[in-house]
Amino acid sequence: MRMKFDILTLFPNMFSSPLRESILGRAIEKGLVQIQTINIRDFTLDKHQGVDDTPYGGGQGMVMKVEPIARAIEWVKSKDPSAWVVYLTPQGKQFNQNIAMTLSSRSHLILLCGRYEGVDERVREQFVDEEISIGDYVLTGGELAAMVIIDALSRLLPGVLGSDRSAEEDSFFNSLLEYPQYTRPFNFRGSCVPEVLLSGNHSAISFWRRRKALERTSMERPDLLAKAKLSEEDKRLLEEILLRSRNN
Ligand code: 6GU
Repeated sequence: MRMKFDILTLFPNMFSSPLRESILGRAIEKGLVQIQTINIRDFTLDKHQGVDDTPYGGGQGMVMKVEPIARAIEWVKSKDPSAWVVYLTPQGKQFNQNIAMTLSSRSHLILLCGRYEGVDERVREQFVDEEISIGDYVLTGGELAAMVIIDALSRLLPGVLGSDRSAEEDSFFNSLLEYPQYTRPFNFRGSCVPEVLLSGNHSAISFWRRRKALERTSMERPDLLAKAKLSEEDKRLLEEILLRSRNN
């Protein structure tokens, strides 16, 4: 199950290094993920290779022109009509783990990176299948958002993470934050690793980790608890955690 990404951008160099390190780099080497950057400027026909222009009706900034984007998308689709076009824009629906899972079942994405004041509306009307934002803050363009999406989707593909590590074990899959982790040394400047982790008592360790995950989630992301799958034991632990935090 190979996944292919075609990135339409005015700044292809932004993608050269970040996607080629570590886990993603290995996924590309193994042929599990294929990433191609396409410079929208290469699809201009005019001598000055204009990719943007002033907005009709006046106003701030520049708007990305429809023709070069149309030709770039049509070029990719002429080879694979099933390619799904995602436009990265702050106006899109907010990216999350569920969207990541849905998108990762597609075999070919075209990621269109907006710059300036965005793309001509006719790009959206005629070429875009889905619009995604990565959060409520403003970036200078969709490039970093495209990288976030490629990273989040790639690690869901079979064979990308080590065989001992399934993406389904991840915290967001079951809607709780992760428990704290420790490695050597045992004592760092007087701060010691919790004794239970050295006990060899696996059920005590599991219990401690579950309690810490619940504690962290209720402190930092109480909104997540509403959709988490909680056992009766979890609910009892949470009550204890809430009582303790009220008394502090
Ligand atoms: Cl996809 N683009 C831009 N320019 N800013 C963003 C974003 C995308 N997602 C969050 N902020």
